[in-house]
Amino acid sequence: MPNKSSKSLFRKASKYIPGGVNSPVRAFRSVDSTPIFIERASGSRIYDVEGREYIDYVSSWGPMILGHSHPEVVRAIQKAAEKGTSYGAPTELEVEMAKLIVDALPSIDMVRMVSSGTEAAMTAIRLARGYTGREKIIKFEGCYHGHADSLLVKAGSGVATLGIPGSPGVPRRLAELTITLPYNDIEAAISAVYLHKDDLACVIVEPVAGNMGVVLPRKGFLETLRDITRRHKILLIFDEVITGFRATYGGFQNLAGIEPDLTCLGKIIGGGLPVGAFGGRKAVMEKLAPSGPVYQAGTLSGNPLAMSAGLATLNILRKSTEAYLRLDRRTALLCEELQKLFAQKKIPVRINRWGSMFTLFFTEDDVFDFTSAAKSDTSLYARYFREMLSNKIYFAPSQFEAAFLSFAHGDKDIEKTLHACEKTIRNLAKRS
Ligand code: HOZ
Repeated sequence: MPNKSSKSLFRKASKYIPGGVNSPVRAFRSVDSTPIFIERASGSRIYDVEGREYIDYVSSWGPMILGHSHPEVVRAIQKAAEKGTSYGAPTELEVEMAKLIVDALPSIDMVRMVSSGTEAAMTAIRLARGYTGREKIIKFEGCYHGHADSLLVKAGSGVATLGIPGSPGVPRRLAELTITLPYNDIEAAISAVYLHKDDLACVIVEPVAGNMGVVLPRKGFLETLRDITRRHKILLIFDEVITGFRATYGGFQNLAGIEPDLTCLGKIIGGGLPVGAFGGRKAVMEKLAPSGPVYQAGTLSGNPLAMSAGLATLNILRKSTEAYLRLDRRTALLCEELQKLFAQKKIPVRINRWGSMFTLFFTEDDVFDFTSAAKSDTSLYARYFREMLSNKIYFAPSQFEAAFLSFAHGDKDIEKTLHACEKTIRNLAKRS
């Protein structure tokens, strides 16, 4: 008998940590359950403290594209740790990392490393405000750019999962500077930019939304954003924290041929360690302290362990053109087969996919913005999630998140997932 259980750990955690977790979606509340506590992970698999093995589609919410505990990444972290874990002074590793990012993303001339995606987006906004001398920003409903005050307005991810419209603690006067528009609504974007053009510092967008579930940009949406922002000297910020290095070596922008003024990165570039980054054109980036007046700093920015894990990851990805293609095909196959299984039982689902990330929405309608995503049957998702988990498949405990495959997910994982889904659907059908 294992001497630890997720339930007992969660009870203990709830005594010392608000809600028992360090990030809200992990609490499993929207799927009427309590979290499984993880002991370790390897490849495509994750193991709970009671010794159960799951096929992992959360992938730490995106970073683990090589799979868990990739030997080269682990070795790089170990080697770095032996030399010290933090210096608070520059290292060659940071320069290497900056060069890799600049070489991979054509819109980036210079990059600053930070410790999280939240920090990256928060500072990119400050930089846009400092550069333009304007204060308003546009974001899109259901897009999540971390939890900085200006960005926690009609955000996706945890706030969408918990049905929270905004957050107490965000000053109303600050929130008023954030204009939110429906994702994919070109007309709304044109009108809002025109109306606020003299006060707008930037438009920030997830080029493929991953935090209201996966929602793809419609043809012309991002291109129009690029045109109108350029015309009015407003900065366009792509939040590629999730999409960066997810479907190709580079970002969504490499595939689409659209160059934003600033790009936020995170997740994959840290190889599973806490990392964020933002970068862009030299003229904008040079406004950052110490070369310019816009302030940003961080004790653990460019941390040697995080840089080593990130460099090991990017150096593998750089040579992975074939592996990216295989990953895309494998994810496409999984999505097609899942769709067929649901169709056989006449359960309406929509699967949105971009590369190796996808979301299965329980709705019969096209999902193209937050309103259409929110029409999904979240209680059916909760039942689906619990059944899949009991069949050892670990999907995100929320309808409004993405599933991620890694290079480590093989044919066996796909087969097992489909088999578990068949069983799950039988049970869902029985009980409905
Ligand atoms: N907001 C993250 C997903 N989009 C959740 C992060 C976490 O709980 O680890």
